[in-house]
Amino acid sequence: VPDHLARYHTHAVAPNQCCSAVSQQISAPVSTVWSVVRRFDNPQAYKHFVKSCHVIVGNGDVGTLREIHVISGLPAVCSTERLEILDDERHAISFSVVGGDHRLANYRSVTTLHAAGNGGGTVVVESYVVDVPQGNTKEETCVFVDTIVRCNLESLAQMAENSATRN
Ligand code: A8S
Repeated sequence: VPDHLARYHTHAVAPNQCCSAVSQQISAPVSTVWSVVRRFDNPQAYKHFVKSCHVIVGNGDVGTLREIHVISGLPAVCSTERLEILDDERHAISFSVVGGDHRLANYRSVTTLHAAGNGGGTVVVESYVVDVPQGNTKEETCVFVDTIVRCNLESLAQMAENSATRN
């Protein structure tokens, strides 16, 4: 296991929080996947629950704040998020939720990309920690968030594989 994989995906988890990770294999080079994932200003490129995103402050470096609005049908309206890590060498990005109208208080995720196989593929690992909302269990919270993250990574895979086929 690479050193930075363990480091980036080790979270301090308080008693009222839950933590999980999702991984996704993608048949496209790390550079292709990274060019999509690193764009903190453009999450809607592959996150289909995001209806719109605008940057409140910052130029894409650590500390940049964005506000996203989500599509209807979710128990959420908007979320204010801060870029915490953007590591172009190790292909790692992290953001935290700092506000908004939704139930995922103190959400923080880390996403890392890893070259896989000899065919030039990528493995994405995304882990997160979040407060368990009032009235929910840890398990319910993880099922909800895992589902969102899995959808995002499947859509990322589709996008990157399509563009890798075209090029
Ligand atoms: C991400 C991951 C998550 C986003 C969640 C889990 C969210 O944008 C959605 C629904 C919610 O209830 C919470 O990488 C929130 O974006 C789709 C608005 C934060």
